[in-house]
Amino acid sequence: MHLRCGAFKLDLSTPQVMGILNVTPDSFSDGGQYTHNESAVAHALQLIEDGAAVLDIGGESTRPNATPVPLQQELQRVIPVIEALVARNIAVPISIDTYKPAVMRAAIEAGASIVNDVRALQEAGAMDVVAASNAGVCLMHMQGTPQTMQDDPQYDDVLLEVKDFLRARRDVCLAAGISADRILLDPGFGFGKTRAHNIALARSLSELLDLDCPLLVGLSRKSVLGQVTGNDVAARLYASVAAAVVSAMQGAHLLRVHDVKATVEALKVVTALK
Ligand code: 9MG
Repeated sequence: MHLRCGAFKLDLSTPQVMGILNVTPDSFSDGGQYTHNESAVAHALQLIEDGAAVLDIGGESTRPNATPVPLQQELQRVIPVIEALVARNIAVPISIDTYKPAVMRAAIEAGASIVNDVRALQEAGAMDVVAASNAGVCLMHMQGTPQTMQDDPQYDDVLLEVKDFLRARRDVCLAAGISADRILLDPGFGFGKTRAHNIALARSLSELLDLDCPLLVGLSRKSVLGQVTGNDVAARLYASVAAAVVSAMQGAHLLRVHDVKATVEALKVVTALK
């Protein structure tokens, strides 16, 4: 299993880590910490040192009820960081966390190799931007939007509905000329899901392997882990590592996490014992 993305062929035969770099003032866990270029770049280099196989850079928070960010502001937040990292010749692909086609295009031009889209390329023009590039793409499931998603999420069968959605979006990508080895699929933990929905999905994650694309899982520090442990966001390290391990045991290929060093070490154990 691998992901083709830009100039990279990412080996996913063992579970790998995507390190999170939020250049936002309001992300739920690390908002406000990396809003200056130098601190963002320094943190990115630390994530690579800690073993991240991919860096995911975002300039607009996707937490519930986040304030939408105007296009120019999002560009000003993320593009200089991508350019600075590309200038340093980093050895890992950069992923841009955005749903806006103009940000995708500018980020790819600046050197990003993956588009991480929580709206699964449903914004007008987004599919065309990715299809015209050689970037990889992560298609994530979300019910509603970050402004509405936690109001009252409802499913008859959460696994079936998430799986049908991901299959349909994968097929639209394939029809647009984006090959299967450029596509990651993601059930979107916490995006329009209750605690029960998240747990049901986590338990049957391996069912999504039928879709024949690598799976990305993002559970790091999320509220479901707070609900299970009673811990607030600053104290969810152990729960996050446990969630990454369980996901990897179920076949997840890429774990999107804040705590790269601890997760990488835990995943080495998964790889050795699996
Ligand atoms: C941006 N973002 C926040 N949470 C995420 C998740 O679970 N998956 C992906 N792909 N992106 C996420």
